Amino acid sequence: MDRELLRLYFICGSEDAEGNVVQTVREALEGGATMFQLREKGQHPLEGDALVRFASDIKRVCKEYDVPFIVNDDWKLAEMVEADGIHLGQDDVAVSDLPGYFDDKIIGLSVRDRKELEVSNLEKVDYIGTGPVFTTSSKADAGTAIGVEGLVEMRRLLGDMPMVAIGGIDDTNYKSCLDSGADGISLISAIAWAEDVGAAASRFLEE
Ligand code: TZP
Ligand code: MG
Repeated sequence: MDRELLRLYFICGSEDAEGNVVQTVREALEGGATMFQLREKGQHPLEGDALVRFASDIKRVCKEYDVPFIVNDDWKLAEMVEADGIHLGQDDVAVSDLPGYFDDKIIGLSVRDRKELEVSNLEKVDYIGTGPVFTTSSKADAGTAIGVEGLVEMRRLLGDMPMVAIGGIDDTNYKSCLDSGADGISLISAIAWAEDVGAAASRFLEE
């Protein structure tokens, strides 16, 4: 994959922003987000038709901005709405068990450290998501922060593989992630909760 797509990877689900979340995504893309992931988690996640409708609406916006639309975990949903890819965690379906639809799609895998890397099959994986780099309140089971040291270590272990940093990234620390070997940053709250979503997104593109 083109590693430039990882530069500003916005992640959001229906409970991660207030008001019209499709509009939030649009503003983030207008602000320059380079990739998007639908991560539908929380207390009352959308299901069934409502989830398909929500995903389709966001996918349409992504298409308008020519930004890849990735779905977290739910490969059936991803296939149904013809997503551009899937992002899997260590406890999700194995990459090797994904249906043929994903053969030419973007496949991302979360790998936090050497131990997880040792048990991961990266054969069909296009990029690695590593973190949480910093403490986050957006994922209850994110585990302890690996810090920028963890990021540097992962870059060393991954060689040239595209890698995006995640977890607790904001405008005070994102540069340290880019300086530690990450091709880009992925964020929920620092963009989704911003007063001005588009302006917040574009600030992360400043080097
Ligand atoms: N995986 C590791 S940390 C995290 C995920 C999905 C949450 C990132 O959210 P935030 O608000 O940018 O810390
Ligand atoms: Mg997952």
